[in-house]
Amino acid sequence: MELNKEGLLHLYKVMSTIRHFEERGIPETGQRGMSASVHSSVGQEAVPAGVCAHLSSEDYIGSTHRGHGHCIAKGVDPKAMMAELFGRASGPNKGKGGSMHIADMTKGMLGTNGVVAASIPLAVGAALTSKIKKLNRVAVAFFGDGAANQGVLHESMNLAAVWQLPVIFCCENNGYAESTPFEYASSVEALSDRAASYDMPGFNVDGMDVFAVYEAAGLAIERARAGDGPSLLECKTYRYYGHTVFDDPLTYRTKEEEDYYKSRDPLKLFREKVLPEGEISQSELDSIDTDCLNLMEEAVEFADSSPMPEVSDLYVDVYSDYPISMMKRGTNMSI
Ligand SMILES: Cc1ncc(C[n+]2csc(CCOP(=O)(O)OP(=O)(O)O)c2C)c(N)n1
Ligand SMILES: [Mg+2]
Repeated sequence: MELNKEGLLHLYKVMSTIRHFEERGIPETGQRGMSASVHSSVGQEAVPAGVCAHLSSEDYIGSTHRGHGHCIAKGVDPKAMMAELFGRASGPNKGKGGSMHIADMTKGMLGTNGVVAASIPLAVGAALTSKIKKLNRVAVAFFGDGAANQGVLHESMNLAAVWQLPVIFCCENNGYAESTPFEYASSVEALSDRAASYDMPGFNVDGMDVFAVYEAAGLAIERARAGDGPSLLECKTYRYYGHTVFDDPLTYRTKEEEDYYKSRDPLKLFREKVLPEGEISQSELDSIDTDCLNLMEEAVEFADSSPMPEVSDLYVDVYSDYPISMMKRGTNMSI
């Protein structure tokens, strides 16, 4: 997507949709008894918005436990997502997935994921599929700074580099893994430096600035599409709420630190950059915010008026019958 007026409005709309979805939807989910399983990405909106602006629904993304923003930026319907959070049958995963298992294959969204770092090999596998089948699709693995210290990232980066796969490793470094500060657990100051170990480019980006994310992601994705292999993108960002919204007293960080990042809020930075240029007016951005607010009212109503999944559907879509049908067709396959 070009950053003409339409592109700029798109970036703002994606960030505003994520912000309003979570500000409205997460408390509602808590009131419906599912507080432990939802994680807010408020504060981090610039990363999915800036990255996914370069992707089509054919491309793939793998996501995390903090994945509503990735879903929205990749085009998953927020009303259906709200239904998924509330456990309703009209959700993308028919209400059986919830916040941490939202997948929508029609949008190339491989799933939010409760297993830290599990998005990474999934995206590498999708990139391998694209390369073998010559689909010219790219895959992005979103993951956190905590996930960056899981062994699977390093195995995945190595294989992706050996096979020159069209994959971007996108680390959302929000400074903490639950309550563990990044500095406490990392051997390097900049995770992007680790790219050198796998002979791939490493980008270190201000993840509060959607334009910085957009630019670096554009370079990485262009490389991947051209067949030049993987990149590591580290986006420095911040989550405004606790690890989970409801039960984190946030005793491990200071008010000054929170205020600093909030002063660099991604939607605010966007306004500060774009409004003086005069192409977009304040009222245009305000009306996007109002539309998003209204959409979330509709989403809550839609979710509440949707049915719960049928008990008889408990095992439907849980286990694949793929190997069985393959065997029926006589394929030689050991499982
Ligand atoms: C394999 C695995 N180990 C541990 C956990 C428990 N856990 C859930 S989120 C989390 C912290 C992840 O931190 P980070 O990757 O920085 O992501 P963030 O929460 O900051 O977005 C941990 C340890 C888990 N879900 N999966
Ligand atoms: Mg983190």
